[in-house]
Amino acid sequence: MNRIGVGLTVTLRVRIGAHDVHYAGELVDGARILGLFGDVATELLIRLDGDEGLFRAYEAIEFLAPVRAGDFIEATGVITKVGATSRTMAFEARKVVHNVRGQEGVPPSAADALAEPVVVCRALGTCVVPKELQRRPQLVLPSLSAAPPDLAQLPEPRPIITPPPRVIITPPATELILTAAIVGAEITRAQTPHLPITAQEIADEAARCADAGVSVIHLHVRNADGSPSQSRALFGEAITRIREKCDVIVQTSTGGAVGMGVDERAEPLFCKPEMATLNCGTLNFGDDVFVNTRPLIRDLARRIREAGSVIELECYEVGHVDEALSLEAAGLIGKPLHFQFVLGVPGGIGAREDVLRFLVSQVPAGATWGVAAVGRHQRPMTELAMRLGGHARVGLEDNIYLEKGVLAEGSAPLVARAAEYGRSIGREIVEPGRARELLGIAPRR
Ligand code: KMH
Ligand code: ZN
Repeated sequence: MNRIGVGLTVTLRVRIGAHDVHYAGELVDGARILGLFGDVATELLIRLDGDEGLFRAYEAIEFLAPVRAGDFIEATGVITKVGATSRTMAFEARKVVHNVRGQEGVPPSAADALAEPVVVCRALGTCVVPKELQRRPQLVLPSLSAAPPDLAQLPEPRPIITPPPRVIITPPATELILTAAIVGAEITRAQTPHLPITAQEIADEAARCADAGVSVIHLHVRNADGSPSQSRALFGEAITRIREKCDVIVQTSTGGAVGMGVDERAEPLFCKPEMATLNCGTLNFGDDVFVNTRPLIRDLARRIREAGSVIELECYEVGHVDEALSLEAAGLIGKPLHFQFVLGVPGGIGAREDVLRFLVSQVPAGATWGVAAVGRHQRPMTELAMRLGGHARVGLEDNIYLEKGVLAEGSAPLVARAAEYGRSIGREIVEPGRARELLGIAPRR
């Protein structure tokens, strides 16, 4: 259940001074960053409860990059759960400016504004405001930063001013749908021995993922030699085996593999899946081109609807979101819309926080959204999505590693880790029955 205050976000930005230095090399200790999180938490509590409250516990603190004197640090906190007296929060600190040091001929006062903020620390925390100190109703949302000046009006040389990121203060949905993409079309057995290929292997992996918390299986199938297939017979067999083992929403791919034609890609729709993907635009896909012309998208949208399947909109670029919205405006796809933001495909949109915040800002009311991110981006971007109120997809299709250099033994361990993270920030992982309600899929009889 959403409580008032969930999603409330506060950001502060400070310069780290020489007096903060604690270690050699002008290094600042981690406690300084936790102090910033403490201040962020305090402002959140004041805005929610009219009281400074108490910081009770930190968990999952990760120090990810060094902080030195002269750096500017932006610390953000978002309330993820509101109990009777407890307030759970997720924090992130980013370096936005750093001092340029040690370079010959560069003055000691030189500093660079970073084009890409560097995340230096993440943490989760719980604060408490005793009942008798809560002064509600008090919720005063932080105002967005002032609009940037009209650059054209400023004299030369004009400063480079990037608009502040849009602060998302919409309360995130607390219910969380986890999807596992367990097969894909590109990963090979040579890359990981844990890739399921036969219908039985696929069903076993789907069941393990269901036990770990997924309610949706994003499904591709393979020929016996491991090559990708869209054969309706192979899909039918895999779906039957999955159904024998567990109750999950099976979402079949209509993307298939790069180079497949529309008829081949549409084959799984003959199985009348509960859900099917619709890829919303063409993009460079690694060294290949994943072709989704507008006529092809419309053709597949029609076929998916005729199969009675609910559409998931796969967006790998900003323009794909506009394409999806235009399909809806033209009455070619039904509501509610479900966006899957696929981030970090080489040739597609980058796996970055500013990118995701922008994409989320384009999602119309009533729609759901989730994140699938490729390779090493899978964990941080799906965790960010969960913090921002979105859903998450993990699995071998997108990423085969649990940690750097450590293969995941199937998709289930990736699901288990995502589920644990989701729960730790107060998200409730839904069962397939509830996921059907949220996605507008008819209940299974
Ligand atoms: N294999 C990719 C080229 C989907 O399943 O709809 C496309 C893909 C998307 O996997
Ligand atoms: Zn896929």
